[in-house]
Formats: sequence, structure tokens, C-alpha cells
Amino acid sequence: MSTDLFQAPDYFQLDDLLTEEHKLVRDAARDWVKREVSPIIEESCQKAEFASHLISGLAEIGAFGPYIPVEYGGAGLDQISYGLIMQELERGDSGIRSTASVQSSLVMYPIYKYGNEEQRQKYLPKLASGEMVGCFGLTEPDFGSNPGGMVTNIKDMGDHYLLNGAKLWISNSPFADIAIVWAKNEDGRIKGLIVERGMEGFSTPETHNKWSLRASATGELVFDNVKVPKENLLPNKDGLGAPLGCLDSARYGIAWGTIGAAMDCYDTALRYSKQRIQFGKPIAGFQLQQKKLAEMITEITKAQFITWRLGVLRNEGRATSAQISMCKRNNVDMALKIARDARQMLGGMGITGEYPIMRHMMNLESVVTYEGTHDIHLLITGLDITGENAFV
Ligand code: TGC
Ligand code: FAD
Repeated sequence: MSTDLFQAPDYFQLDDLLTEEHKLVRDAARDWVKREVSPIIEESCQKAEFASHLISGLAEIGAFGPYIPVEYGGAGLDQISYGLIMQELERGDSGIRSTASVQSSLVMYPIYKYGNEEQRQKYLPKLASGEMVGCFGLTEPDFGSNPGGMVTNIKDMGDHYLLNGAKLWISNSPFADIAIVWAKNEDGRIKGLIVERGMEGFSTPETHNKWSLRASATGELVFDNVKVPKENLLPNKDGLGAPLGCLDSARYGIAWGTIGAAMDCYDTALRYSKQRIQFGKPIAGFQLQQKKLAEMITEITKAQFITWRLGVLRNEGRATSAQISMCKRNNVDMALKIARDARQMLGGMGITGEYPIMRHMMNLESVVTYEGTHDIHLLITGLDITGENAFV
């Protein structure tokens, strides 16, 4: 891997709107990514291996539960600091951001929000320190965009629940210590459970042959008559709104994260275009290449501002799910388009691992699909503005 020369673009001085704490948190994450992620990420992707040694560093920079209160081991930061950490991690690689997103918003968040005090005390400090890693099981083989149709189920057996079913496409599942699993009870009501590795009948086969998110481990969760103790049920919220509430938090993190991936592609293409000589001058001097770069920085700047504003609204408890959907959809799409244009600007070199662009581009094909696809988020906006539900 060549030296990481990344310089973050800030065309409209967004930094002026950040607090000193935001900048400290962001810069710590940025330095860590340069030091720990950039040197190893290309090899990790080529080998399709999750670099598990990064877990302790992620914990140290506060990437596990940034906004979870300090009393539970979290960093007690605000939503903008959380977003900036995700931005920096995804600047390194979407798979590394995925690991932190899942741990923070899909595992720690539901335990903190929907769990009881014993569950918080038992799991949150270990998740924050990276001693324990979790995953989130919502998607099933036949229910992806429509998770409300899930067939994974629990039966009340008196002193425990009997869990049966399967989840597919689960980030971190192959090595996770615990899984937050969403399943229907006998009344068809969706409940959240904490399932622990080692419970009889619970297995987590890995999904291979991915061309995307290769530095992140993905797998299944298979439940064959798993006895889950009653104390592992999350008591404080049920129904589809419970997992969807977690997704709001993770989608918000992705909105920031994809700005990081876009910045890395833009910064790489800008630097390359000034150095690459064709027809006797740097390709940066050709109008067609300038158009690409000018449009990239414009789109990054627009994304930075709606996302920062979304963070302010979240800090004030005023952000809506529909606003989060719009921001996630816009920013992933923006990053994908920038990755594609940036890759072209590097010509043949753009397809190699010498530069991060192709890796970001392939990663973003997962990011545009998970946490709600591009089209699903458009329909959420459509429902919000028209009041007409296209899902029924
Ligand atoms: P619908 O009838 O609209 O809603 C059911 C209940 O949920 C409430 N609700 C929400 N609550 C909180 N946050 C949200 N964003 C919410 N959206 C809806 C809603 O008010 C209702 O509550 P109640 O009390 O009336 O019951 O549900 P629907 O079945 O029509 O589905 C709506 C739809 C399609 C928008 C939703 O199901 C959806 O978002 N589908 C996409 C599925 C998805 O995003 N899956 C992600 C799986 S996890 C993942 O991908 C992790 S990748 C992590 C990584 O590696 O980074
Ligand atoms: P489908 O729902 O089958 O969709 C196929 C196509 O149909 C899409 O283009 C979709 O937009 C379109 N479509 C569906 N319904 C409609 C409609 N009503 N109108 C118009 N078009 C529609 N899930 C988890 O629970 N936990 C995880 O940790 C997790 N990690 C993931 C990691 C990776 C790498 C990937 C790829 C996925 C992950 N997922 C995870 C699953 C992810 O959330 C789903 O893939 C996603 O929600 C889409 O579901 P699906 O793949 O079944 O596609």
C-alpha cells in the first residue's frame, strides 16, 4: 500500500461549525485510520479477511457506542461526533465503518434503549471496550426490504423461549459473541432477543465470494431449537418499530460515513490528475476532468451540510426517520457516483489496489443496498411528502 496522503476537503469551511470536541474526536479517528487502517486494508480486502486486531483500536477511539453514556462504557459524545467518527472510518474502508456501526447502533443501542438495567450492565461495558462483539439479525432469506414478513419465531416454553429460523447477510456474524435477533412470538409480535454464541443449536456460517465489503465478515444466523433464557428478551420495546428505530441510528452513521468514502475518492483523483501527464500537460488541465472534479466537490459540500444539519436536529431530538432516509440515500448515491467518476480519472491505474477508489466503489454497492435500498428510501420520502404508502 502506498503512503496515505489524504487531505480532507472542506470547501465551505464546515469546520467553523464544529466544536473543539468534534474536531478532536474527528482528528483522533483520522490519525488512527492513517496509522492502523490504511497500511493493511488493501491486503485485508484482497484476502477477504476481517482484520480483527483493529477491534481494540476502534474501542480506544470511541467508535463503539460514541453516544452511549459513559456510565455504560460509551464515550458520551453527541451525534455530530458520532457522525464524524463514522466519516473517518469509512474514509478508510466501508467494512471498518460497518463493524463500528453494527456494534454501536445495532447492538449497543437496542440494549441501551430497549434493554433492562441488568442487560445494560452485563453487556454494554464489554461491547464498548471491544471485549465482546455483536451482530444484528433482521434480514431473512425471503424477507429483506420487507422485514415485517419475517418467519423466525419464538415459542414461550415457560422458563425459556425456543428460537427457530434463519437470518442472512449478517455483518460480523461469523465472529460475534452475541446477536441481537428479531423474531415473532406466538401472537406474531416482533421481539428482540440477545442470543449468545455457544447456545446449543445456534450457528453462524460465513458467506463467501463477495466482491464488496471484503474487509468485513458477513454470514448467517441459524437457529435450530435454540433455548434462549427469558432474561435475554429485550423488554422495553417490541413491534417492527423496535428494529427500525435502531436502523435510524445506523443509517445516520452511514450518511456521514459515505462522505468519508467520497472524500477519499475525490482527494485521490485530484492529486492524481495534477501528476498524470497526457498530451504534454497534467490531465487536471483538461476541461472534462475539471468538470468531474468540480462536480465531485460540489456534491461532497452539499452532502456535508445536509448531514451536519441532520446531526444538529438529532442532537435536539427533532430529526425524523424520513429525513434520515433522504440523507442516507442521497449520500450513498453521491459517493457511488464520485467513486465511478474518480475511477475513470485514474484510467487503468484506477482498477488497481494501488489506489483506494475501486475498493470504495465496490464497497458502496453494499452500502447502497443495506440498511434499506436506494429505492426503499426513495419510497419512504415519497410516503412522507405525499401521505400515500407505496408499500401496500
Ligand atoms: P410500517 O408499517 O411502515 O412500520 C412498522 C412500524 O415501524 C414504525 N417505523 C419506524 N420506527 C422507527 N424508525 C423508523 N425508521 C421507522 N419506520 C417505520 C412505524 O411507525 C410502525 O410502527 P407501529 O407502532 O405503527 O407498528 O412497516 P412496513 O412493513 O410497511 O415497512 C416499511 C419499510 C419498507 C420502510 C421498512 O420495513 C424498511 O425500512 N425496510 C428496509 C429494511 C432494512 O433497512 N433492513 C436493514 C437490515 S439491517 C442492515 O442492513 C445492517 S447493515 C449494517 C452494516 O454492516 O453497516
Ligand atoms: P430485496 O428486498 O429482495 O430487494 C431486491 C430489489 O427489489 C431491490 O432493488 C429493492 O429496492 C427492490 N424492492 C423491494 N421491495 C420493493 C418495493 N416495495 N418497491 C420497489 N422496489 C422494491 N441485514 C441485517 O439484518 N443485518 C446485517 O448486519 C446486514 N448486513 C449486511 C451486509 C451486507 C454486505 C449486505 C449486502 C446486506 C446486509 N444486510 C444485513 C441485509 C440488507 O439489509 C438487505 O440486503 C437489504 O435490506 C435488501 O434486502 P434484499 O437483499 O433481500 O433485497
